[in-house]
Amino acid sequence: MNEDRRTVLVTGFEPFGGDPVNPSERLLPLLDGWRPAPTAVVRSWRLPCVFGAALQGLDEALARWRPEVVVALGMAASRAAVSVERVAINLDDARIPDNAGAQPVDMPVVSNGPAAYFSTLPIKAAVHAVRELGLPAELSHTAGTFVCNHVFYGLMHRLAARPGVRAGFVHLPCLPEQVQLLQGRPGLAIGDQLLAVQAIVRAALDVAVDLRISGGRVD
Ligand code: PCA
Repeated sequence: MNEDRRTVLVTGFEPFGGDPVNPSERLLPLLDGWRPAPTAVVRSWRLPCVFGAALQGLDEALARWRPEVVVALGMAASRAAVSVERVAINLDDARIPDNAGAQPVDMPVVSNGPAAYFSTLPIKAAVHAVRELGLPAELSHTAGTFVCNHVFYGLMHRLAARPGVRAGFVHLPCLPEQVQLLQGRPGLAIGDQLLAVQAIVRAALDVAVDLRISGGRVD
């Protein structure tokens, strides 16, 4: 087995919705080539914020890198914390057009696919690891119904046939400079976002059995 065999694929999205910046894209060059462990390496991949094309991009990355772990990243402007997503649903219902102008409503991501898939990352250990750094993190039970959920669902659907691969999705808050989107929230600096994602990648590689602490909420 070659030394780089444990490849971690991290994906991020191009900017969307008229905003010039997407922190998930900014992190990609910072993560590419990083070794979270002596026998593991991160490869990063940029996805278009376009229904369908994003999954074609994902297919290309999966075929090229044959990863053991996949952490897909996106930005959620309304979130003040790094949000580790628990569930992807089989639904495209776009509030705004994607970057190719498409705005699907009430469409499945995969016709006749199951209603949902759960993340196979150690999601609670991941949240815990980010909080241990003193950074804001939360477990989230919705990845929305736009291109992020589309990629998350498509990813889990593809990997359902490959049980050895751990995968999931993380929504990042805005950067402090994205003032127009923050509406009073503080934002999270790129260096802190990088530390958070690195902690999540390490947890994905190291934690065999997730923490058994409640992630339940009533809101
Ligand atoms: N966030 C969007 C799509 C791309 C991104 O970074 C979403 O939450 O669906």
